[in-house]
Amino acid sequence: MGAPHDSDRRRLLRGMAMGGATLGLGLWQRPLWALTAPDQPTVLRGDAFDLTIGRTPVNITGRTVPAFTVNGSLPGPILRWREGDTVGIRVRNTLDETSSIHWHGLLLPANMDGVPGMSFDGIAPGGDYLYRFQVKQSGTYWYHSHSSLQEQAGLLGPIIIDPREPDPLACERDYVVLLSDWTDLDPARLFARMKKRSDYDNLHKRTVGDFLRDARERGLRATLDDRNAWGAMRMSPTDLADVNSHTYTFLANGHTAAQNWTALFAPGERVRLRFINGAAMTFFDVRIPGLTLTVVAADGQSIQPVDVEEFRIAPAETFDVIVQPRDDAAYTVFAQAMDRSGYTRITLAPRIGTQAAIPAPDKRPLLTMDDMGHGHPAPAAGEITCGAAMGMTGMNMDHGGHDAGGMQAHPASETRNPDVDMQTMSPAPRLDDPGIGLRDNGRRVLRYTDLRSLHAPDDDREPSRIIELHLTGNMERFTWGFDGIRFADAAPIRLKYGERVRITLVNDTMMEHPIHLHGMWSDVEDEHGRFLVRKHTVAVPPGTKRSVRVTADALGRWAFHCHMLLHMEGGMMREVRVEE
Ligand SMILES: [Cu+2]
Repeated sequence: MGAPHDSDRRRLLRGMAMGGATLGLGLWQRPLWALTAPDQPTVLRGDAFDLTIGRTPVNITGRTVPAFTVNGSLPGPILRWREGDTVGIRVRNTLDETSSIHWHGLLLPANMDGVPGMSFDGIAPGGDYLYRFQVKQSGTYWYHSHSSLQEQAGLLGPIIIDPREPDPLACERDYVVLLSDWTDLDPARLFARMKKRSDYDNLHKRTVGDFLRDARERGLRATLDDRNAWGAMRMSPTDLADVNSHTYTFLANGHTAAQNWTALFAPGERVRLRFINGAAMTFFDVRIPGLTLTVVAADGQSIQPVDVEEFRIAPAETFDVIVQPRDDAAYTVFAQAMDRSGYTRITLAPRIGTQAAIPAPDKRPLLTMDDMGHGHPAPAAGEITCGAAMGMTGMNMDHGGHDAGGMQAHPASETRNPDVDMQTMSPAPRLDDPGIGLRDNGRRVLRYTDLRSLHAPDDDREPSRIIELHLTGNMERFTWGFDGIRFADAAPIRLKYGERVRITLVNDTMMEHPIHLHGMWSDVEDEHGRFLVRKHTVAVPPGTKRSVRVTADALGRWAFHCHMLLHMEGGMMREVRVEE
């Protein structure tokens, strides 16, 4: 606590609040939660909203730099809606560039989805757009810009939708915990740096990129011999994140760990924490030492409650968690980055000013051969490796997704493609794997197999066809795509209105990718094709192959992309077009 910029920030936040009131935005401001602790977020509720996108100076690291904000705050205000209501949101853009707001995870008409180039033209500088749609669901969601890299610069905020009927998950206390990653860098400069030096944050370490370059230049065999065998190879743990705490400051509700955003409770009360990962590039592992976390919802959808001690949350996912602290003591909500390079925290406290110990970050995990599904570097031109032989047999031309002899087939577009630096050979769903760095850590960690929807899927038809998509990339060039094809060069995926399809995602990279389909639910299924849970964002770790079922019940053009912002910008995105 007590960083010199702390008081500046408080002044700034107060200034924002007053600015909002003088702008008349106070009309919709009605704090839902009593101001029991300082720096509680603004809550706007009702069915008509005025949001203004603008530039606001912030001081998070000790330097004052501009952020992109909503109504002058970072993150933006909490929007609290009611299931069944028709909401109207007037969004004004005061930036000197086109902007947009996308309502992440919401089912709505395509022209209300907020993706420039698909849903609409975007909101021009000085212009505005009236979003208007009926709210067809309840739970915890979020909103963010879908224009260039504005989300990284702060343009995001929470959405809470109260159910029409009394909420069975209602608790004495209810808090949003919005996690994010902040950089003082202009996000466009960060992206340019990744293109130029993708290992910038991994200086002085042997990286996966180095290995792949060696394999390409000297051949796989020589490189493997040199390193004593693939399985024994120790790659840099920081490869788990493209960008780490060298660049990022991790935030919770816009506060640094030192600023220690605090949520109050009285001992014995039930506290609902609505975790939203609004980070551009960071997976967080979250726990509260001393408390059992009862996970009650995933991506806004109620699940059968499951007790854990820790969970991993991918960018764009949300988890609702209920805790019941019984002691008159403070608890640390600890969120460490997956690569262990840094963390943020908030405190649950019976009184302002109390805090608990902050755990030491866990040991840095190492990628293993298994983590990559026995991956191989992709074949370079003229080189025949095991990977090339498998990739070139043509048996996979229909994307049918049949494994040949236990080996994963690959689309022909991946072969001799400089945008593909590796292919997985034996991927598996591994839905019961807590994930790299979380195995055997002595804690009960949430796994995807623990996520069981409270309700059966709306559509229980068997999928009539399979669309297999490979997540691909070249880490060194920092290019990303599906099947080796970047968004700019890809044709839309066409779905017929009303059809039920299975989308199978095969991760041919060494990074984990949270894949998000707009406008329609992704019903995650287990390895036997049984329905597990309805999600809007599905994490696909390296070396895995995971399937979702989708009902094409929303006409129009929808974005389908990795929610690692720089991967999306690097090409890992498609248009899904649902047509009559
Ligand atoms: Cu999205």
